[in-house]
Amino acid sequence: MLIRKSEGICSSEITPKSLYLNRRKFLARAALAGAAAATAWRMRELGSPVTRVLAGNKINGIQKSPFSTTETITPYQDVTHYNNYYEFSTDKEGPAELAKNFRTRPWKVKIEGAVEKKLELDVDEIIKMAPPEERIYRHRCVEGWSIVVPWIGFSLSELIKKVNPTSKAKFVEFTTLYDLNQMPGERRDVLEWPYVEGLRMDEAMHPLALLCFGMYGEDLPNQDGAPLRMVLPWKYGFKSAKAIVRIRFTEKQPMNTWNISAPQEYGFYANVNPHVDHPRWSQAKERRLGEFFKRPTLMFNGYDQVASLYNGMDLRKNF
Ligand SMILES: Nc1nc2c(c(=O)[nH]1)N[C@H]1C(S)=C(S)[C@@H](COP(=O)(O)O)O[C@H]1N2
Ligand SMILES: [Mo]
Repeated sequence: MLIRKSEGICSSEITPKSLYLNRRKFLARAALAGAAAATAWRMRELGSPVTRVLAGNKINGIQKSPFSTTETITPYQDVTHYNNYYEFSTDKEGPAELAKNFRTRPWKVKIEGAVEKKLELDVDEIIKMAPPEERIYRHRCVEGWSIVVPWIGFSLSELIKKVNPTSKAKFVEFTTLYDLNQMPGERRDVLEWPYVEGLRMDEAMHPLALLCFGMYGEDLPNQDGAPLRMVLPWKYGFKSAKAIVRIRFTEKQPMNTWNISAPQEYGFYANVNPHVDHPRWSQAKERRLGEFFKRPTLMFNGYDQVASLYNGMDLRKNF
């Protein structure tokens, strides 16, 4: 994401650094990493020994999902070392190292607002609410890069049904942890903290909306949003809040951090839309991490099943 408030982050951030710094090195590395990760992934599926050391704990009983794409999975190394996570760093290479010792247990999540009973749940109680599913989703950042990740979680609707929202619940708001001792980026004035995001209730109830606690067969790495995050594959990446500590049901449309920061650039809906340019760059194409050539960006990131949620809405105005 690009910051307008001082600090001098520049728009070259929209291209993976390695691409424009050293194209040859990048190509060589991408070819190697791609091949190695693809092999590792295939071997895992065949039940052979894993060739790389993974960070987290294996998640058992994972079910496959019909929502998964068959596209090539992005190398784990890229997905865990090229992150947007401003609570740790505005630099995409930063979160992997800076989030290494982030404490994700014990972890409480408050369920608040328009619900029959306000709750404080342990994240492990939430994780047990439904069987874990692997959802291989495309995910596109508003900055023009994309990834394909085998996320693990279940539909947010499973949680929503269990907490009994009242008829006043028209939206859902997600809030990230605010902890200056653990999240060095929150000491900086680059965004308003804590990070907040929101969805309309029908978007939140859509089966594609994933409450996520794992990826690549294991717990989520810290830099990817442990212990609990959202993954909304038809929306730009910033809608998918990481390290969620509060889920609040509201009658009014909640504010979202990037909209507060730059309302002319980032809206509430943030649906992936190749026809609506960002004011400072085109959204027509994207670069998949680990690949060299750009590919066209698809409406709703290719997830046409959500189109009916936006019938009758002008998606140029509601960007
Ligand atoms: N709390 C929090 N959540 C966040 C962000 C952030 O800075 N803080 N960045 C968002 C953006 S812009 C993107 S593209 C995705 C990146 O997720 P990934 O690092 O797992 O690829 O996380 C989103 N969720
Ligand atoms: Mo993003």
